[in-house]
Amino acid sequence: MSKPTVTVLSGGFGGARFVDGLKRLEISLTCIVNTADDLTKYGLKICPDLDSVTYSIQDRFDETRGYGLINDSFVVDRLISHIKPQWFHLGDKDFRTHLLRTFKMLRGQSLTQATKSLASQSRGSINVLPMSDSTVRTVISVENCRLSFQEFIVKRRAEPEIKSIEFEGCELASPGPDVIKAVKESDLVIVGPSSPIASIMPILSINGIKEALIEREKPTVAVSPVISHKAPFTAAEKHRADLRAKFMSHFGLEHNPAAVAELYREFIDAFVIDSGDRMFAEAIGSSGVVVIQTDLLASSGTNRTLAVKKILNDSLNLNDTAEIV
Ligand code: FO1
Repeated sequence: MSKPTVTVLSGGFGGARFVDGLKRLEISLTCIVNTADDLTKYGLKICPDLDSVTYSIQDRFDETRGYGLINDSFVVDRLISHIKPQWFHLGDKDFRTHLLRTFKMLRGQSLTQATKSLASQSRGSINVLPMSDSTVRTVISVENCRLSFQEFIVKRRAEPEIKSIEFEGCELASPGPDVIKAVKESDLVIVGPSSPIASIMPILSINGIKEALIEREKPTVAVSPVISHKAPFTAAEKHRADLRAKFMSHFGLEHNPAAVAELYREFIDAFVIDSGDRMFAEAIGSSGVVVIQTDLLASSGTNRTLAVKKILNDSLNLNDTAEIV
């Protein structure tokens, strides 16, 4: 029997951790990744979310810091910071990725091609696709100025009040090659546990992606990035949760699993919550969405894979298709 094809929509931190659970399963996996928080620094193209997902597939993602590579050093960053203080810090091995990507693109490769070759040492049958090869940028307007995503969350520590959030360039952007095909044809599409506004909305803003999700006949499920019954364990998780809540609140959404499910309702068949958040199951289920419960807090390799495997089996069984072995 052929492996089920699974496509995940992903941002950086939450998506990368989810992909870590998926990567050991007998599936053919495609990750469609947000690029609206990309930036250029020292003339280098930096794609935080693409890198987080790729590093995670390669077992090199620094989950404690929440970005970059495990065991990286910051020698070059410190040297540069002596000349001029920096607010965005790049690890030495991480620098190599940005250099390689920039060189490949200067030689004419698209972001999709450069990403594919950077991910080429990854496990077989995992494709990492940027949402688009066009430039789309999250722009956050605050009092008196417009900030890029990184300027808002890193330089200004997400402190200013948000006046508006735009995904600049999305009207003219086309989905990357193979993106629509993956969304249309996969046995299962999973909207990963990434920030709904900062990571998933930019992907949905690209022409044709949301429409392709709505038209799917095979199952589409979303995984809650919000766990309401327990406070975040680590500083990185707390920081992400605060940011997510701030972005959701700008759109009038409460920071809970039911609000996320409601945001995705028009294209999902099922919504995954942590078992401890079962008090939200009735509200989510009342809108016709199937509720799947699993251990979304699972943090070790084996437990995480088991939790993700339950999501896949329950989701694929919505249409009585193959079971993951
Ligand atoms: N986040 C920070 O809070 N401070 C940094 O100096 C920083 C550097 C950095 C370098 C490479 C990279 O891929 C990500 C980096 N991030 C940093 C994380 C990034 O700002 C966001 O976490 C993502 O854009 C959101 O997914």
